[in-house]
Amino acid sequence: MTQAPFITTVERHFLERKGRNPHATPEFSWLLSGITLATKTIAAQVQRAGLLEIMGKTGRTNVQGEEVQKLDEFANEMLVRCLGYRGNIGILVSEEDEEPHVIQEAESGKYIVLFDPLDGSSNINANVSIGTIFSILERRSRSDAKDVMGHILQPGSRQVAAGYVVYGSSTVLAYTAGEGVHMFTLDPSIGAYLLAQENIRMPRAGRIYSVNEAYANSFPDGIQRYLEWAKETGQYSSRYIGSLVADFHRTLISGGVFIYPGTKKAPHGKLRLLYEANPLAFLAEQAGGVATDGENRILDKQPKTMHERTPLIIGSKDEVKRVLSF
Ligand code: FDP
Repeated sequence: MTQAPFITTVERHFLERKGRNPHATPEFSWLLSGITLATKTIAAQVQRAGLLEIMGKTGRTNVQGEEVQKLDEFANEMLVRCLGYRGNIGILVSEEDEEPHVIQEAESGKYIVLFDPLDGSSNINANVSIGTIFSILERRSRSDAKDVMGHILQPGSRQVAAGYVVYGSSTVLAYTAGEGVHMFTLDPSIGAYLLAQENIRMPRAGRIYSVNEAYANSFPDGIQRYLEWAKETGQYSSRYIGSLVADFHRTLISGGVFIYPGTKKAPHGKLRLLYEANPLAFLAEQAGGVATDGENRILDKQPKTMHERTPLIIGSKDEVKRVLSF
């Protein structure tokens, strides 16, 4: 008699989708284990950051013009190393690197992994939650293997899987492969992510808005009107951690809306389409939520460049609808 598994890891959970999801193969599970290994190592480093003298800046700025923190660099290196030798990965794209890492052009390298190694890193020194976000695409079939950008620049609707890890009071991993959103908690005593909750649903409504109101004067008129209205009702709370991944995690669980629109300083928004907005939009939709740039569904956007930015309004279905109605 076979017994129900005592513990369910991310890899096992995904493999159990065999027959329902064409990617639920041991090879894909091997890819996922590259992500779980890297993020467990990052989690350990984040927890000991103060002891290891890896807080603070490296003195470099990245392709986004942002100051690179030592932990940013560590997280990036860890993901590139852990994923670089997984046989089925062809291309890696990181927020930290201007150019993609082409691991192999052969068809066997059929997956492309795009990631923000340490999101919210300006919060590191203040001991506030930060995270890793990842998106997985499949190399386009019948396309020229050497056309690297052609494989990378695909709309988010073509993602095979996506997820994030929040390094907070506990380390939590959430992923979707197009059949709901599933959440795991890292058990540090055994070094494994264990299934915490399957098929998470984002509340349909939620009276929390999450936005950097310091820029409110340069937000589009509609967003300014929404914020004025929300305040007048006296029924809203404002929560803004300043780490997208942590703000999204709260929105997924408690509902509400996260808004980062275009501003005077960043007319196209600040967040990156391929490895921030797309993966979170995939998760949001799979949990019953919505993600838009104010005009278009995030997952329909055809990217033009690898580090492209986008405005983002993401969260509970009814609340996003309300924001768009102003
Ligand atoms: P950070 O610069 O600290 O890495 O995408 C980057 C990001 O953080 C998001 O995590 C966060 O939501 C946003 O920028 C915060 O930007 P503002 O400081 O402009 O609000």
